[in-house]
Amino acid sequence: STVSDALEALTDLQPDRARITADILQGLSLRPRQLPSKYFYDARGSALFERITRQPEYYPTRTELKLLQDCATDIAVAVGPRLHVVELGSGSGRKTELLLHALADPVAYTPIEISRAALLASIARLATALPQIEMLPVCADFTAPVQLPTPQRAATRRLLFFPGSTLGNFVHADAVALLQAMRRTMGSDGLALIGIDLHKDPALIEAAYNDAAGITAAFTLNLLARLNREIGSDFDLEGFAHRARYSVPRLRIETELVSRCAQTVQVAGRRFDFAEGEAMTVEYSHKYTDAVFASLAAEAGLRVSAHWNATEPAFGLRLLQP
Ligand code: AVI
Repeated sequence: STVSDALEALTDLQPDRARITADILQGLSLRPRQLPSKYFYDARGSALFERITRQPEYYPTRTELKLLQDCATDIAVAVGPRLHVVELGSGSGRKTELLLHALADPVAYTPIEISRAALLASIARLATALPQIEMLPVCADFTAPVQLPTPQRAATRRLLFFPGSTLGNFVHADAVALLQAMRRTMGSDGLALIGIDLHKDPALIEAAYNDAAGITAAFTLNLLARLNREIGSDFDLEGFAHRARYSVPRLRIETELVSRCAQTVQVAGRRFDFAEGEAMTVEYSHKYTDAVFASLAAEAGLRVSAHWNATEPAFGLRLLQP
């Protein structure tokens, strides 16, 4: 595609104000209160996330990029030629570019991305770098059902690409449901290539979510700024603090926004009281062992047909098949 073909092909299902408001009101009525991490990704949130991926403490992105580079030829052999590559939460598309370059004659690429700004920037770059591939972008929350566009040239099969350990942002039941939906989307002859962050020294993991430059804290707090702007809430950004701790028994980073004082927040005409020290959960980042991941995949009716691991720091790519 040319850049203008790619823009013309865009399917726009970006969550609207009513959807976001309903999700936030629901999360605020839970105890502990919870805000969905998918709403981190507005234009500024996606830009802050890109900066996180370049912080010295945040090892996942650079580790996975290097792993993809090292295994690209093996992966291309394992998945075969003429694929329709569909990516969930494509962000900047830096990893995709590597993958698409390595694959044999890929037919089409569908990035599904909730942040329209991030999506537009990535397709502009990818359409220029890989003009032989048809770009069929979709701006949407990938956890909602999405009708995939059909490529002009027939593909042999679909490859769902889900890097970055984004799967780790889902609690077990939601991860199983998502993998089941992916299994249906890929079809009986389809494949999924999934990146997973592996359990390691908790100090290393915790440092990755508490970078010294404070980019992760700014990223977390940006959620409140976004909500204030888009749904008219009145969160006081000075009134909440970022906290990210690793739970060894649960194998996950638990990121919270902690109320610095007793305060009341208004959202869509409703008042929510926060006690001093009250923590609102905003994100989980699960880490995996081989056994935990294989059983998660099995619960969704998928089996691990190939795997590639980076060591120190540990990070994995898994090829899944129905
Ligand atoms: C996108 N996701 C996999 C990132 C993670 O590591 O859970 C988001 C992130 N949150 C804080 N830092 C990075």
